Amino acid sequence: MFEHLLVEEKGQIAIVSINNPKSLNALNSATLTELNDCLAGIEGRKDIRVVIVTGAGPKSFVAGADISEMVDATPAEGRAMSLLAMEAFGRLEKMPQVTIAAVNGFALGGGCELAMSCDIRVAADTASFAQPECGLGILPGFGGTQRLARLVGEGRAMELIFTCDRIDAQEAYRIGLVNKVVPKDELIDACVAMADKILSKGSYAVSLAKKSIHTGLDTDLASGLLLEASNFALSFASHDKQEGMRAFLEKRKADLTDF
Ligand code: DAK
Repeated sequence: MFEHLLVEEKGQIAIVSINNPKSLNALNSATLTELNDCLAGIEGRKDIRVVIVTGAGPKSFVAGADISEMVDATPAEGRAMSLLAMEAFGRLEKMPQVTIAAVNGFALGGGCELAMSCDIRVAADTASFAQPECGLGILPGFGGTQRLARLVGEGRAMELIFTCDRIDAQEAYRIGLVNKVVPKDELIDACVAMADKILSKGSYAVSLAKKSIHTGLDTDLASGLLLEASNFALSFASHDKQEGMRAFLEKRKADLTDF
C-alpha cells in the first residue's frame, strides 16, 4: 500500500522500513508524506504499542534527504519539505507508542535526524552517523541542530555539524547518540527483544513517562516536575496501577492492559 515504505506487524510491534534502495533510502517528499501518513495511521491504534523504524536493504538506514530532489528546489519548496518532515518526525516524538530506531547502516543528514526523532536508538555495529549538510552549503534542517545538541551536548554537536565528520557505531555509543550497539545480524531481534521487554510493562504508564520526558525537556525543571506530578496522578487513575500494585503484594505476575 506504500510505495516507499515496508510495514510489517508482529503482535503489538510495527516495523516500518524506509524503502528507497536505489538512493540508499534517501528521503524524498513522497517518502516523507508516506511516513507521516503511516505514523498517523498507527498513532491512534491501541493494538500497536511499539514502532521500530529501520532502513530496507543491507547497507543503509537513511542516507539523508534526497539530494537529487533538493538540488533545484526553491526556498518555498524547501520550506514545504521542512514542514512535512517536521510533522512526520514530530509524530515519532509525540505518538503514545514507543519508537525505536534500528539503525542498520548509513544514518546521514536527515537519516541521523530521523533516528534522533525516535525515543531509543539501537545501532548495528556497521552503522555510521553524520550531519554532512554544511558540506552541501546547508545546515541540518530536520531538527538536527536541536536534537543532536540535546542528546550529545552542545560542544560535540557543534563539532559534528561543523566538521561533517562521520562516526562509527561505537563512537556514537560513546557519546550517547545511540543506546546500544549490536552485531548487524542481530539488530532487529535486539530491537524486538527490547520492545517485548517494554511491552511487558504498563503501556499506559510508559506512554505517560514518554510524554513527561519529551515535554519536560522542552521546559524548565519546575514546570517539568509539575507535568510529571499531573501524569503521575493520571497513572493512579488506571486499572494498571491497581493491578500492578496488588499483583506485587499478592506475589503474582501483574496483568497490565491499559494503553
Ligand atoms: N540523496 C540522493 N541520492 C543518494 C543519496 C542522497 N542523500 N545518498 C546516496 N544516494 C545515491 C547515490 O547518488 C547513488 O546513486 P546512483 O549513482 O547509483 O544513481 C546511490 O545512492 C548509491 O550511492 P553511492 O554510489 O554513493 O554509494 P557508496 O556506498 O559509495 O556511498 C554514501 C554511500 C552514503 C557514503 C554516499 O552515497 C553519500 O555520501 N551520500 C550522500 C550522503 C549525504 O550527504 N547525506 C546528507 C544529505 S543532506 C531540509 C531539511 C533537511 C535536509 C534537507 C532539506 N529542508 C528543511 C528543506 C537534509 C539534508 C540532508 O540530509
